[in-house]
Amino acid sequence: MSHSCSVSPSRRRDDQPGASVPATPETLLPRAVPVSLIDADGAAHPDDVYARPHDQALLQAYRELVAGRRINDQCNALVRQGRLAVYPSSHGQEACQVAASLVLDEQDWLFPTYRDSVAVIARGVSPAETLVLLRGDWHCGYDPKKHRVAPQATPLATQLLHAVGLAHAAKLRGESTVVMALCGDGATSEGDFHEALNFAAVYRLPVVFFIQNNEFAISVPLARQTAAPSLAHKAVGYGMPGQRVDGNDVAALLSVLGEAVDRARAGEGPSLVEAHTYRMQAHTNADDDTRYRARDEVAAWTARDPLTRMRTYLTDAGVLDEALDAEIRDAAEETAAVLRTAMNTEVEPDPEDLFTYVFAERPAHLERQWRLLHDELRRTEGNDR
Ligand SMILES: Cc1ncc(C[n+]2csc(CCOP(=O)(O)OP(=O)(O)O)c2C)c(N)n1
Ligand SMILES: [Mg+2]
Repeated sequence: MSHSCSVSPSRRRDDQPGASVPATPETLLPRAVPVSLIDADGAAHPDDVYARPHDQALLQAYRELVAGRRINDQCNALVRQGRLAVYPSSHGQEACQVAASLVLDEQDWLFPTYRDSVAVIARGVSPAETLVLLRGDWHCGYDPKKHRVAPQATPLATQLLHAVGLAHAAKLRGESTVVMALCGDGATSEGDFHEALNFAAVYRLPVVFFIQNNEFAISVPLARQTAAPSLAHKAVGYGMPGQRVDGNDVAALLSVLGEAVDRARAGEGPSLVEAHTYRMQAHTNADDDTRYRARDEVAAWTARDPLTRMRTYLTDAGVLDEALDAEIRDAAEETAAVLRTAMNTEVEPDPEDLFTYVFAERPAHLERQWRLLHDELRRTEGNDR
C-alpha cells in the first residue's frame, strides 16, 4: 500500500475563521450534528467550514478503504484457521482507519490501539509485520521508529500518555512533528484519557486525539460510558477544540482531521475529534455480540457503509469506472494473498527473546527468571544453550 504523504486533502476553507480565533467556550464546542461532506447515498454536500478533498485524494482514500476491508475479512478468516490468535476487526470503521494515517506527514507519529491494524497498514507498515502482535509471536512486529508508528496498545488509553510524551519531546526539540493519538469510546472513561488531554492542552502540544466512537466497549453501550452530550464536548473542559464527524465519511474525516493536524503543526495546540461510527462485528472472535445488541441495529448501519458511499460518489464524479474498480479490488486481493502466505509460514520465536529489549541492564529478578527458563528449555528440549 502506498505511503500516506501523497494525499494532501484540502482542509478548512481559507475564507473562514480558523483556529486563530481566541478560545472561548463557544469556539471550542463541537457541532450539534457531526460534520458530513458525502452522505450515505454518495451525494456530496458543501460545508461552510470544511472543504471536500479533491477527487484524486478521495480516489486514493478509496483504494485504501478497499484494501482495509479486504484485510479485515482476511484476518477474520485467519483467526478461524488458527493462524491469528485474535483479531479485533475494524470492519465498518475503515474510513476512520484510513483517514487517521492519510492526514499525517512522514515526520508525524501514529499511536494506535489493538483495533487499528488497518490504520497501521495505511501508514505503510506491511500487513504481515503489523499482525505479528495479534498472531502472538512478539509484542510488535515492525520498527516503530522507522515507520513512526507506536506499538499497538492493548491496555486502554495508556497510548495517549505515550503520545503526549512524544509530542512534548518533539516540541522541546523544535521539531514540526504532529502526533495522532487513537482511542475508542470506552477508553475515554480511563484516568489516562483525562491526564493526557489535560497535559496536552496546558502545554499546547501538537496532538490530535481521535476517538472512534463505535457505540460499544465490548458489551457496554455508549449510554453507560458517558452522560456528556457527546465525547467531543469533553474537549471544552480541557481548553481545546472538539469536533464531531461522520465516521463513515472518509471525505469529512480527511478534512476535519487534516484541519486538526494543521492546527497542531502551526503551534496552536491539541484538538479532540470524535468520529461517529459503528463496530459492525463482534468485539473480537472471543465475543458473541448477539447477546447484547439487536440484529436490526447492526443491519441499519450497513446502509451507512464507508466503502459503498465512496464508490457511488467517485463513480458519479466520473473518477471511477468498473475497470478501475476491478483493478483496485485485484490489488486488494493480492495484498490478502501475500498476507495469507506470510501467516501460513511457521515462525519459531526464541522464548528467551522475552527477556530481550526490556531493560538495557537486566535486573536481578529477571536474571533469576531468565536462568529458570534457560534451564527448563535445556531440560525439556534438549537444547544445548
Ligand atoms: C486498562 C484496561 N482495562 C480493561 C481492558 C479490557 N478491555 C479490552 S477492550 C475493552 C473495550 C474498549 O472499548 P473502546 O475503547 O470503545 O474500544 P473498541 O474496542 O470499541 O475499539 C476493554 C474494557 C483493557 N484492555 N485495558
Ligand atoms: Mg468502542
